[in-house]
Amino acid sequence: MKIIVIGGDGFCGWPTALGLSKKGHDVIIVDNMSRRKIDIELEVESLTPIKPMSVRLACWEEVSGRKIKFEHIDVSENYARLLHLFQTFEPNSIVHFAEQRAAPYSMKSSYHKRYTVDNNLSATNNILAAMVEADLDAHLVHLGTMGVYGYGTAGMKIPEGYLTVKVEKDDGSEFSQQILYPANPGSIYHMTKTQDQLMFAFYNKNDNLKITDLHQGIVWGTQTEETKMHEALINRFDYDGDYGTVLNRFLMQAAVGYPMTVHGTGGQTRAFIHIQDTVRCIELAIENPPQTGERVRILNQMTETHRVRDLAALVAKKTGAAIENVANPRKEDAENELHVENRQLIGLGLDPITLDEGLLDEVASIAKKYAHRCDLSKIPCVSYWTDANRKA
Ligand code: NAD
Ligand code: USQ
Repeated sequence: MKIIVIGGDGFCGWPTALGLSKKGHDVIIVDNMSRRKIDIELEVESLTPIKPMSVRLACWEEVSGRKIKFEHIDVSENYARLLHLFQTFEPNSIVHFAEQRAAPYSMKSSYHKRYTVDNNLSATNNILAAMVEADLDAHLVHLGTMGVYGYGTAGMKIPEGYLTVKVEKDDGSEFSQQILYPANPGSIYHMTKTQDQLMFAFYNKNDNLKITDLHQGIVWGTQTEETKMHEALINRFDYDGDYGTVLNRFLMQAAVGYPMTVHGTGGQTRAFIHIQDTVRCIELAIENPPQTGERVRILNQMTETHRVRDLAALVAKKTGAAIENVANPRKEDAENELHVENRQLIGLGLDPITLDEGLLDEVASIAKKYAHRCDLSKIPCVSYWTDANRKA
């Protein structure tokens, strides 16, 4: 298949592009390098020494014998170049990772809120509009988030995208319909993902676009089978207070002897998935496109749920690292239960990698190996959801 991976320089996009190329697909990466520029803004670097794109791609060709092309395009701004690429390459599938994905970064200031909304919503709308204008019969696979749902229900499992509602009509009879699960975002970033959903629903209804939206949980781990093939292929590892996600942060904090930063009581329960399974799920989604005319297919891309304090306790048990309960910079429930339906990807053949000692060891060993690159001053989360959080 001909596949365009938009956002293919990022944490999920790079291993996905390699995985798809290894499978024999003809892959083009599109990226505007904004994630690397944000590192410059935040004065921080990936814990792992990621190489420039040209070095990455030359190394991939050498170790795999396969070529991946790269197009430097800002898809939120350069519509003409995006359209031209769609018209000339005529992809069968387009994978869309190209959004500002850190909740804390999106809440830092009005500049960051506006940037996140402008970038994410324009990127998604431009991709959809260009698919229509290029008259592509392609399948769009988008990386959404579990955070579109909020993180709690009245004890039921969060369904895969749609909720059946029953309403009593004036004549007393019952009317039943499936609607998008009510959006309940917890940050500006998560809000952009809830708005993406409406764009997908509209373009699907109006233009018959084939779309799969993968509502993904927190990704942990670093390496995949392909990124392990050479040091120049290494994946990025974010540890800073804006981009680092909770489990990778805890593993890195343990490796550098920094007390693990549990927000509040650590009673927040979240969904998780290993980076290798991210790649696998995207392959499965690509291999199983919706039919033309089918509604947007929404799959919950997660394999397990954990409470933050339990993750900290697990890492402490393995490493002897200390735990510190810090004031929560976010506005979120201190404690929540989370039950998630994920039958669709399992049904397509996903054999989940769950939190396993060996894999935790692998991430910890990466964190130890590159601990000298860690800037301890970048570990605290200094993006506050509200003034009250800042004062606390
Ligand atoms: P990332 O920031 O590492 O990668 C995103 C990539 O997109 C970057 O390389 C960036 O330069 C590029 N990009 C951003 N805006 C662009 C634009 N306008 N034009 C072209 N390229 C652009 O993020 P990630 O962790 O790889 O996440 C990828 C996707 O998966 C995101 O949409 C995110 O919301 C989703 N997701 C990530 C996680 C996670 O834990 N990392 C969990 C759930 C969902
Ligand atoms: N947390 C801590 N200590 C830390 C960092 C985080 O206790 O040092 C807590 C947070 O307060 C939060 C939870 O851990 O309750 C998760 O935070 P996170 O930064 O790991 O994840 P989140 O902000 O939700 O965002 C990440 C990705 C985002 C993706 C989302 C999936 O950055 O792109 O959409 O996970 S989900 O969480 O399912 O919405």
